[in-house]
Amino acid sequence: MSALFPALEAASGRPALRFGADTLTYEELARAAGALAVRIRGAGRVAVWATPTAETAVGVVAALLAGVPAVPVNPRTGQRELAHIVGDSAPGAVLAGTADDLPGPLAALRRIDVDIDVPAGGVPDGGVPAAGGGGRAEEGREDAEAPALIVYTSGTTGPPKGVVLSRRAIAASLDALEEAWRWTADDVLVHALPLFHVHGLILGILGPLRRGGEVRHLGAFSVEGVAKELGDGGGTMLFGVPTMYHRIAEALPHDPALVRALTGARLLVSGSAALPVRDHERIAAATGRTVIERYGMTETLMNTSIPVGPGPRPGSVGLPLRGVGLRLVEEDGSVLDAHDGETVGEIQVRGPNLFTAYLNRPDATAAAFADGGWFRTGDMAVREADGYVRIVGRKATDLIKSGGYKIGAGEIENALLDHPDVREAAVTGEPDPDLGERIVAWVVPADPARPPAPDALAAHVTALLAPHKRPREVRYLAALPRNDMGKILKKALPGTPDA
Ligand code: MCA
Ligand code: AMP
Repeated sequence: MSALFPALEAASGRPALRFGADTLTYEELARAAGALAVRIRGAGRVAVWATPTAETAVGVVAALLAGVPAVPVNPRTGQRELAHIVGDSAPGAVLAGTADDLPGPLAALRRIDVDIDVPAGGVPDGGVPAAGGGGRAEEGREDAEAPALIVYTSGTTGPPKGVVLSRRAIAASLDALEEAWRWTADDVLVHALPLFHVHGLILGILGPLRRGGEVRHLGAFSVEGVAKELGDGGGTMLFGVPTMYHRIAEALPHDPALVRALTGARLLVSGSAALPVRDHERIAAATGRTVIERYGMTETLMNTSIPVGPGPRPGSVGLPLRGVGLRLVEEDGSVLDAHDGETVGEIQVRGPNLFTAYLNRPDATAAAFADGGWFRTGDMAVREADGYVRIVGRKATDLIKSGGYKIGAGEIENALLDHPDVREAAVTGEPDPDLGERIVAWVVPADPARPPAPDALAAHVTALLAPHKRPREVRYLAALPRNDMGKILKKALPGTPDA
């Protein structure tokens, strides 16, 4: 039977993971994850305290080996969001590093400490399970369709939804990228992304492990770290969000080691948000290397990519990946055939890469699909004559992409309204050269003479939701613009493009 991670079964001495001083070969990973898999079998679902560490990678691989769905949790999640995620996903246990301090709702669960250093002979119960259901053609359907990961993602309003991802979806998406990027066991991936989202966890950790290659995680993003690991460290690929490439582009003119590191890399990949053409150009001018973009979503995993080979196309997200059906659709649901680089429609996709459902949300799941199994992405795009896709915007103005994180304006507004010094609140995203978009809060203070300080509001949102959802700027108003029905008119806020 083929498996999600064939290299784990071979259990060789080749390097698999490196997080700072913590390194694991495939043999060591097979032992650590195998031993843990035996301990968590039958746990129902497990939450994973997803710090950027080897413990998280081992915990997720163990859950996949055991066939237990894993729910990665951002360790900086605030109390309200954490209570929602734990209540909604109802994990039977939580996986964490020995030294991790777990907050309330997770501390109440059965805790299973992840041990990354398991001696030979330390796998009880007959060895490493096979992690079947990898999704290759010969897989048994049941295994392949079983939920593997539940990843929380924000919508325009309300709390984040749990996106149920099967082994089939994970395997299909990673194998399509293998083809588009000529991704092999010889690649050494460098990344510094968080491990509670698709980009950092599925592409960045499970991707190299499925190929039998190596991943080196920096723990936290820094330009110096990238230069070191990609350069002398021997990394061949870099995955990042546009904010990271922007910071690299800013540093390149003063950093010859960074120039050398990028020049020597086989593949520089950007995703999660649009990489501005100016940053593409600055990186190309300094290194002679072009960053390739791929377009994905938590619900769909990867949809398109610039393929390796034909050459760069800044501003484009490339062609549909193998197995992905992609169409552009008009507001009234009619399908657009235009390949003229001008006609804009919503991107709809279908294929083996798609999620199974939103957890506990049959209503939202049904609403997300058009007839024929087409998933409505909400992204607006045009298609060139040769099929290349260019994203031009997003349907919902209440979704903000900041630093590559998707953030719903509604969840931040609700959090702000819970602050005693806030009477009314509206949240918008404004263009930002570093973050892509920055979160701006428009606040009507309860007492105009004593408005709440911006820092206090940022700390309030951080405590309830997460630091990346905090407003970076607060603007005070006497009243919010509203229509006759009382609905807030965000476009009429002072200084917004249409105001
Ligand atoms: C800041 N911090 C705080 C507070 N404010 N901590 C507590 N309370 C506060 N009020 C902390 C932060 O946690 C962080 O700590 C540090 O201070 C700096 O925070 P911040 O300003 O938010 O960081 P930044 O400079 O804005 O970060 C830029 C970044 C980050 C590194 C690029 O945005 C990032 O990692 N983005 C990746 C997002 C991502 O992976 N998206 C994928 C989802 P510390 O420094 O210790 O961390 S999209 C996806 O998966 C789809 C499928 C796709 O297509 O990829
Ligand atoms: P998330 O829901 O966090 O997985 O974010 C998915 C969204 O990120 C997509 O719907 C797009 O709006 C955006 N996105 C991902 N990759 C790209 C890209 N290469 N260019 C533009 N937008 C992107």
